[in-house]
Amino acid sequence: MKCRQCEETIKGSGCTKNGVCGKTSDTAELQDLLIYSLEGLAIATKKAKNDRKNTDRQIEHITESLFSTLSNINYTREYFVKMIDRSRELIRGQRGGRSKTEYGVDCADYDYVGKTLKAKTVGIDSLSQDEDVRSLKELLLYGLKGLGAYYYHARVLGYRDPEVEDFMIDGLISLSKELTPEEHLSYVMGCGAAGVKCMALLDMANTETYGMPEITDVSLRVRNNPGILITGHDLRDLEELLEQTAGTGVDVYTHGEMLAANAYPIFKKYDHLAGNYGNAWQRQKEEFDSFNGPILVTTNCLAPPGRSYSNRLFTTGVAGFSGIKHIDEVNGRKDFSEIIRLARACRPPTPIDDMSIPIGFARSTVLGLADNILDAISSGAVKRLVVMAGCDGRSPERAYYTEFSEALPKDTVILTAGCAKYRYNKLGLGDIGGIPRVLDAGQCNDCSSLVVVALKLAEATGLSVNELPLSFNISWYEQKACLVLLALLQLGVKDIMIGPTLPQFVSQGVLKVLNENFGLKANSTVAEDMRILNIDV
Ligand code: SF4
Ligand code: SF3
Repeated sequence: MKCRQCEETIKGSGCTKNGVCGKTSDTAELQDLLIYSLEGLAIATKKAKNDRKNTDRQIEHITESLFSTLSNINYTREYFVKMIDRSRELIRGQRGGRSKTEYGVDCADYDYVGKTLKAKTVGIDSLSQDEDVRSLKELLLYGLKGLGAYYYHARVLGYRDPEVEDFMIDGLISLSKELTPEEHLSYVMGCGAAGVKCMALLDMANTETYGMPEITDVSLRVRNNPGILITGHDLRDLEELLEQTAGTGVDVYTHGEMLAANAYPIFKKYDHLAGNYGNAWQRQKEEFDSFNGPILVTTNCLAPPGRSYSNRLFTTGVAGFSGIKHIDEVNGRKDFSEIIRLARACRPPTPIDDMSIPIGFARSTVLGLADNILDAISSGAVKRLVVMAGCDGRSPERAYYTEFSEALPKDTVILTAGCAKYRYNKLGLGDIGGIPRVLDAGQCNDCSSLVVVALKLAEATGLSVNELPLSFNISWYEQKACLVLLALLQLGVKDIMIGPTLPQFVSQGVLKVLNENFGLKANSTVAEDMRILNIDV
């Protein structure tokens, strides 16, 4: 195996013997083979689309497959074998008598042993001999995985965008070709454009289905009832769980990225949605332990479970871990009764926090505050907005983000989304004339809110986004953050700082291009970065 798709990868070599994340080498290789099979399926699907055939099954499979290879979501080799076999079925169904080599892929016609042997030949090193081309292809691939994740969530709620689908197909096909670096770069930027569309689609899907997020004080305290903890990003799973737990005496708590759900009007009507428990994903071992009740993992980030809670851990959707009970959807419904029964026999959660925090600053609420923000900017009360969206993670270097937010002058406002916020959302940074200094737009899935806000502020002031008193200090961990970064670059946002380290898959040549054209740079120390980002301390 060789995997370097996330920030935790072993520096210098990538993960080559099992992942730092806990992914085994055979699972990592099967993920590579699944991606390889998608390249062939994309070619077959493009042809079917040109022949005006219905390709919804193919798109569904491509979307789920891309999502399933994200860091920290699915660790089970059986799942990936099943998905590779499904690629084969779909390719065969589309082949219409044509030879399999026409689709440039023979990966799926193997038994398990054959698959594992083939898998060893289709990893990232096979993408190109040229370091820069390989780097651009990896950047595209990780962007496509992020795109798959966001599109999966939108599709679950019944939303579709043919342009996003077309790009997914074309992007996958480009991975199977050796083009010029300029051509591969144009696919990378195309992925950013598809990301902008897809995030807007997901925003529409979430807000039309669950209402516009409202400014909400979310309790981090616990009640005396037994509870179920739900984590990940899937709002429909939360909806089903809340429906099925209503009137049972079991409370539901959100964890990690599910915190954002507490701001949606539809979920607020459930009294037994008790608030949020804990922090970002990397603290799950201790927090799932002290929660005492069952935990439902709907998406990433799932870490290999500790023994103290593995028998009360459940996965659903694309998430999976060998030996952990998985709740499948049957006839459009997920049956959570086993989880509810288990919860009733468990103790209430052990408290972690004794406070509440404000959330719900999605595009509509921030735009509602836009006049106040603009007034505060023109009066000098707010000197700078700093976008600190992105991921949290295990690396000790991430303490930087807490130190950075504490060091920010009191006339700065943080715009955030994603689990990165847990580094500073409990610091009590206060407000500026009623504008909270941490405006939390929601999940990483809600990053488009930040873009809409930036564009609106630019429009209202007659400035470009790059002329606004706005700085970007983004933290990345996994591949959805790659897509968000590409979306920002595609929108013309310049001088983005990323950390806690630069992606290992970006070659020196590609880094030079990103730096010269977009001013993309790595973070360093808090003091130095304040200076670079024009923040007067
Ligand atoms: Fe390593 Fe990250 Fe890949 Fe896991 S997902 S194997 S930690 S690079
Ligand atoms: Fe977090 Fe995984 Fe990226 Fe959704 S839950 S932002 S890391």
